[in-house]
Amino acid sequence: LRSGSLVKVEDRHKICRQSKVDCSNITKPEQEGSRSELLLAEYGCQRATPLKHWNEKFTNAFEVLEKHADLREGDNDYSRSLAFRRAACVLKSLPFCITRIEQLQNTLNIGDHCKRIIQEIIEDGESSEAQKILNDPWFHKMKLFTSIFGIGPSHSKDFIQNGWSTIKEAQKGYKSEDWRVKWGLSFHSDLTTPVLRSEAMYIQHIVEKHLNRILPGAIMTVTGGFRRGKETGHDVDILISHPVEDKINGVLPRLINSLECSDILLHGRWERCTFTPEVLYRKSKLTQRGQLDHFEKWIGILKVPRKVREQSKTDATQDWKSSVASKAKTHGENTAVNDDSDKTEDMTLGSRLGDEISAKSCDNGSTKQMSSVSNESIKEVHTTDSYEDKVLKAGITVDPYDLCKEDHDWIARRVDLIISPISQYYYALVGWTGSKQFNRDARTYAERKHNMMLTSHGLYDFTKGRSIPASSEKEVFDNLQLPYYDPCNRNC
Ligand code: DCT
Ligand code: MG
Repeated sequence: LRSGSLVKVEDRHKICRQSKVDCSNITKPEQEGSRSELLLAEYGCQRATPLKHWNEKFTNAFEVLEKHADLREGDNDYSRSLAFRRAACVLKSLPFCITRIEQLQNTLNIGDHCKRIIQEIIEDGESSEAQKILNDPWFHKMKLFTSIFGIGPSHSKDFIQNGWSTIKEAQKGYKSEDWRVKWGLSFHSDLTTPVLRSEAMYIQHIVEKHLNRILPGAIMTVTGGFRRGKETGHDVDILISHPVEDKINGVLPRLINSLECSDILLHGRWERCTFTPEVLYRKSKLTQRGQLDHFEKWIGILKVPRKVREQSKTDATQDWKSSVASKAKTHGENTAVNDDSDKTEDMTLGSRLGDEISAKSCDNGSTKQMSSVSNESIKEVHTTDSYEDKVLKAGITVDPYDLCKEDHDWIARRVDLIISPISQYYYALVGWTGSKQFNRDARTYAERKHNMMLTSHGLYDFTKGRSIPASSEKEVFDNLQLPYYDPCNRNC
């Protein structure tokens, strides 16, 4: 499908080359007309959408409008918020900055309302509609209350009705039995402080160590925003599997127990796998709030030593700058500091601190104890169900309301551990990498263009009446007849 703009295709390739932007999604029109047009594919999954792009002043306004629409009516206003999201998604994939509204002529997914907003930003530098929202105290209160883990727009509206406008008032006035809300309220400050890449790498390293001890050969990947190149996130999403199909079964309770015994785990909920083969071709109602798929998973909160954060700010920048400088020296180049070296350094730092901290707990005997406890549990899980009950109650004895009053040398971090059998792993990897909008578009694209159903569990071809396996992420894209895009280009 085509959308038009007045910048010549040749010029765009030139812009792309200069700016090193992926221009594989720019092609010549099928029929050459009197003017050369940019062809933008219809769905976000067909276009490269980088994290950093040329049209932030527009997409920032659309993000405010989208958030406002989400909060105003909740799910009822979904189509309005989706319209802003889709328009932003198109602008993010353009390899140049919009300077004239005509450049968006015939562009799909950008309706008249969105065009008026763009026009206003071109002329005045800002959108009056977005500004009005940003000046609205209701919007700020809603954003504040929905930032509490476990609290959605409907509860937030109740809080505002009660006359509350601060977290303190909500902490004082709202008592909930929901574990997420209890922790979300008690540890609001921790849980809304963005998770740094170094912290994600620290968590990855710790989980990996425990996992390897329980099941050597298991594989795990940090997915979500971090995999798409984001430097911060609201949580750490970890996908776990094993190259031999059934070997991953029963691992998660043991992993949770092992983490709990080493005093890393604060609280969480273990969800059993609810997958059945019909899930592949029948639209399932994932009624439980927030449930995205049928994988066995643990949604919880881990402790990360504060020094991982602090050192990543001082240490990492120092180490990283000197490492880049020494690399440049070695190669005899004037190397520019780039994002990749930053990531590598953060990764090293996360792992190093992970090792140091494990070594320390060995010194005071707790790691020894941890290994023996976890080994016992490994035996136990094969013999009795009570082990599962134990896992379900993991951390339940800790009262977050009491715990948050103490001083801590750690920060609470939201972590999702997802278990996938290897036969579904690459679909799960695409789904859990996201972005959310990339997934939406890829699923609609699969349905409308190929009569297929895409989920994190697989791809079902209704025409052939069978599901199509994948043994790599590239194969998932091939099966969908999509050009392959790296995770960093899936930031719709
Ligand atoms: N996801 C999805 N649909 C949703 C929510 C999430 O398909 N409604 C997928 C895409 C990303 C992945 O799950 C992880 O979810 P989040 O952690 O919410 O997203 P994120 O991109 O990792 O965001 P953040 O960086 O803030 O953690
Ligand atoms: Mg995430």
